Amino acid sequence: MANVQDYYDALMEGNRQKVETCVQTDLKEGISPVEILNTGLIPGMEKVGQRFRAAEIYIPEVLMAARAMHGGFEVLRPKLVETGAKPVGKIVIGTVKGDLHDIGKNLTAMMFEGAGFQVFDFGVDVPTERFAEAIRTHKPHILALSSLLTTSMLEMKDTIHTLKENGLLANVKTIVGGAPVTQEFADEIGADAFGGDAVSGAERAKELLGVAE
Ligand code: B12
Repeated sequence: MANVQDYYDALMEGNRQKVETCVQTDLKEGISPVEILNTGLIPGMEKVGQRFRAAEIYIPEVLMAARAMHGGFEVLRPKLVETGAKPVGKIVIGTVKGDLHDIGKNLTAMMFEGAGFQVFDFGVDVPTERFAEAIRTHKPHILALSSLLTTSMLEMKDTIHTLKENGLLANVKTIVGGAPVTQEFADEIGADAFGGDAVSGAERAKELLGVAE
């Protein structure tokens, strides 16, 4: 198990190098990449989020922590991908329009890769038309949408609704996630699956394609 306090301290300092060192040290100690995510990086970032919510720290600090966290992800990415099986399908992923949060989305994309999917990441603030274009171009098996704001959740709903109306989801399953998103909301907007975190998101994606172990 990773030492969450080390991750938290490094993230709070916005010290990318330190975060990377924490990850490398844990890997050397034999802690698995998924465990490092779930017991180090993610809870560390959650603590940063709690302090932001309590107005003890402000957006610049959170941004610095987010950048430092990306450093940790970059070290983990190849390891997570390595542990995955052969390609099981294609996924288009993006954070919906009006929303610039991408930490959870990137993490989810990484777990999809780790689970053996080929991932096309369209970044943040993605309007419905771009998702439509992405589906036409890449012909994915799954469309994955992320939303971190209550306002952009409505955009998520519109995106799924519009793509369905245009027949673009006839052969594409949808999975949604992000801190405010729930199974209930996913059902309400007609998404095929919900992932409460990156790891279960990857599991749900495999289930959608019937390739879960
Ligand atoms: C970091 C952060 C930022 C950073 C984002 C940096 C970046 N590159 O992403 C910055 C500083 C830019 C930012 C800006 C803003 N933020 Co902000 N931010 C956060 C914070 C602290 C952490 C989010 C995060 O990265 N968490 C860590 C990741 C790993 O968790 P996660 O995103 O939930 O993802 C996990 C799961 O949800 C899931 N998941 C995520 N996506 C998907 C997708 C799929 C398909 C699946 C299966 C799973 C999945 O897997 C992930 C890993 O397990 C949250 C508070 C919080 N604790 O959530 C506020 C928060 C989301 N922000 C908030 C707000 C209000 C804003 C601003 C409007 C602030 C402002 N006044 O300007 C702006 C909005 C900018 C915009 N238009 O998007 C509010 C949202 C409130 C609401 N209900 O709408 C929050 C909740 C803080 C709060 N309580 O006030 N923010």
